[in-house]
Amino acid sequence: MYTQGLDQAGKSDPAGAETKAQLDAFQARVDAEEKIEAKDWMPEAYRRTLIRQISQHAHSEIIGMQPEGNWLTRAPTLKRKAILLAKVQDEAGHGLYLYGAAETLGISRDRMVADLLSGKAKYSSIFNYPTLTWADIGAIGWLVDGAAIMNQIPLCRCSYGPYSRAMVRICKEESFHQRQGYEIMLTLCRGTDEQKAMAQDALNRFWWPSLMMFGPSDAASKHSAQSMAWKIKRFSNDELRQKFIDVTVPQAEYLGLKVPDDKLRFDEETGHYEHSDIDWQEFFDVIAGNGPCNEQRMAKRRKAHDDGAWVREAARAHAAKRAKAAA
Ligand code: BYC
Repeated sequence: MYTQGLDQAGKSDPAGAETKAQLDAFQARVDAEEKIEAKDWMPEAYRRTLIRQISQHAHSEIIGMQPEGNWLTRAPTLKRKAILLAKVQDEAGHGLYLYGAAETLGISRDRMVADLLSGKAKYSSIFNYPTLTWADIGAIGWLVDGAAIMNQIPLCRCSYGPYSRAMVRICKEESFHQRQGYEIMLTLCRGTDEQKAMAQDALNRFWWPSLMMFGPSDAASKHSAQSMAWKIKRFSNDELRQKFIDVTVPQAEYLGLKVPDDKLRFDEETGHYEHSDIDWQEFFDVIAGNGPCNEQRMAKRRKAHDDGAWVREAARAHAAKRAKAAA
């Protein structure tokens, strides 16, 4: 899909070696809303920022298959199982488009995967929480995919062309994911008292981690200012978090569920919900590798990678055979 960038990655000079004229011309293109394409000149820091963000995004999609994948064999009906299977496969597809988009910046997929497996590259904090009941599958679709859409719709207008185009399809699929999650929650909330309690428990456990998906507060976000100037990000972490709260609280009310925040209050003047402070210590612990499931997620990913070694080997042998025949 993005192989146009693979024969020759975009031009850039080592960070710091760029001239002011080059940087100004680049910023003028960004300010004029021109898309930056794979072979265009770009500042080295812009390239690195994109590689960091896009590869982290791709890793999140791949690791994100695990918490939901755990429920494939336990989905309550055949229909639910087929839907969940399709959703988990979509996440794999998102990972692949995103690795493809990152490759156009001159990094190999092997390198990105190695960085994930060594723990050097991050993936979203949310996937380090366990899925304890079927209601968690509803909560993930509703809240996690809901938060993902809020964060990713603006990325469809990201200044880097290959990333922005990949996001268009991803957002369409995420929108289906969000609805299937909400529909699971609705079914549970219209069911028995026990089912409704299960839905409430899932909301209680996934609410705060979903808010943390948007990243640290603006005051603590080290990359936001530059990423917004480059129009990689269009809104700050706190702005997107607030938008998510504002649309999601009424959805919880419609379900008849209570958002687990005693300070939650709609402010008529600002038109926004006020909420309690986020436990940032928990967020930083999770991204440092100390969340409830970090070890489990990485162990499973490493095993899957090792188990797939024969496939990579066979693909390489096949490619070599074809190249030899063609020569
Ligand atoms: N988790 O300066 P900041 C999905 C890191 S997958 C872990 O604000 P930035 C789905 C951040 O990387 C959804 N780390 O950074 C899949 C940075 O560390 P480094 C994934 C986080 O980049 C399957 C440091 O904290 N979505 O939807 O300006 C099933 C400082 O942060 C997190 C994306 O990846 C976090 N939550 O803003 C269902 C979207 N937050 O790199 C659903 C694309 C921050 O300096 N990414 N960090 O070591 C983004 O939009 C931005 O990268 C972020 C962070 C808003 C996440």
